[in-house]
Amino acid sequence: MLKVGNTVKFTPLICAIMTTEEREIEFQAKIDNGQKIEPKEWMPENYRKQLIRMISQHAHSEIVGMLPEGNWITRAPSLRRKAVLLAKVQDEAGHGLYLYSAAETLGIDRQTLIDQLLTGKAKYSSIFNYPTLSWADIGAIGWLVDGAAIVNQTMLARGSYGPYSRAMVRICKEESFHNRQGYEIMYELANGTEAQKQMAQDALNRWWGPSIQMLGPSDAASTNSSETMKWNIKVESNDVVRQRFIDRTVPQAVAAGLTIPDPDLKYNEETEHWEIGEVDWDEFYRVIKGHGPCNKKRLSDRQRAEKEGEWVREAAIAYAEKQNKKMNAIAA
Ligand code: FAQ
Repeated sequence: MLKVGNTVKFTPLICAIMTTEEREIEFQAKIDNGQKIEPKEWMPENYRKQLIRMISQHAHSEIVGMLPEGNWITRAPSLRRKAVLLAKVQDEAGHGLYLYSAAETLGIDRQTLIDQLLTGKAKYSSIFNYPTLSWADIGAIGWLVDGAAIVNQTMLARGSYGPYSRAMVRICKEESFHNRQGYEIMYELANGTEAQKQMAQDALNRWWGPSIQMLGPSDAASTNSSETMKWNIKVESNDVVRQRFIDRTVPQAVAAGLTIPDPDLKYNEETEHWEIGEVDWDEFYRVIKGHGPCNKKRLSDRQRAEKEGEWVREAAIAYAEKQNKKMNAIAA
C-alpha cells in the first residue's frame, strides 16, 4: 500500500496479484482515510449491494413521494402555491433521475431497478404511504418530511461513494427550498383563522410520528448499520440523525405556535437535547411490510404510470435511433 500525501494508492500491477483479503484491507484503508470511492475502482461485493439497495430505495422514494403531493396540485389555494408545488414535485422527479443514474454506475440498469419497485421487491420510504387529507398536509410534508430528508442527506453527502455523495449536495440545496416552502405554509396557517390553525395542528398530529420513523429503526434494531457505517455509506447512525431532526424541529413548532403531539416531550438541560416519548415501531414495521394506509394505492399508481408511459419510451427510442442514423450518414 502506497501513501502519497493523504491518498492511499495502489498500482494496477500490484492490484492484479492481490488476494481478495488484501484488497479488502486496502479498500478499508481508503475509507478510513476519508477517500471517495469511484465507480471503476475495486469494491467489496457487499459494498456494491448495500449501495444499490440504499440508492435505489432512495430513488424510488423520490418518485413515489411525488404522489401524495401531486394529489394537491389541482387544488392548491392560489396560483403562487400551485406554481411552487409544481416546481417542488418536478424537483423530486429530477432527484429520482440523478439517483437512478448514481445506482447505474454500480453496474445495474434502470429498468431492473424500476421492475424491483413495481413488483414490490424493493422498498421505498415508509412516509409516502400516508394520505394527504388537507392542504396543511402539503405544508407538513415540506416542513417535516423534507426537513428529516435534509438532515439525513447532509450526512449522506459526507458518505464514501463519490456519485451518491455528490448527488446529495445538489439534492440538499433543493430540499432546503422545499423545507422552507412547507414551513411557510404551516406558519401562515398556524397564524391564520382558528379553522386554519386547527388544520395545521391536525396535519402535524398525523405526520409527526411517521416523520420520526422515516429516519429508520432504532440503532439497536438497525440490521444494515454495521456494514453501512463501517464503509461510511452512512457516517452517522439512525438515532443520531433522528435526534438532530428533533432538536431542529421542536423550536420551529414553538415559533409557529404549534404543539408537538407527544406528551412526553421534554428538554434535557444537561444534554441540551429534546427527548421524545416511545416511538411506535409496530406502526413502522407494519407500513414497511406493505400494510400502511396507502401502500396498495402507491404501487398500483406507479404500475399504471409505467404502462401508460410505454408509448413515450418507445417514441423516444425510435427518435434516438433515427437521429443516430442521420448522424452516421453525415459522418460517412
Ligand atoms: N422506509 O438497517 P436499517 C425524501 C428498512 S427521500 C422503508 O437501519 P439502513 C425526499 C431498511 O431498508 C426519503 N424502509 O437500514 C422527498 C432495512 O430493510 P432492508 C428516503 C425502511 O439502510 C421528500 C430495514 O428497514 N430517503 O423524503 C425505512 O442502514 C418529500 C432496517 O433498517 C432515503 O432513502 C423507511 N423509512 O438505514 C421526496 C435516504 N427505514 O433494505 C418527496 C437513503 C429503514 O434491509 C417529497 N437511505 N427501512 O430490507 C438511508 O439513509 C437509509 O436507508 C435509512 C435506513 C436511514 C433510511
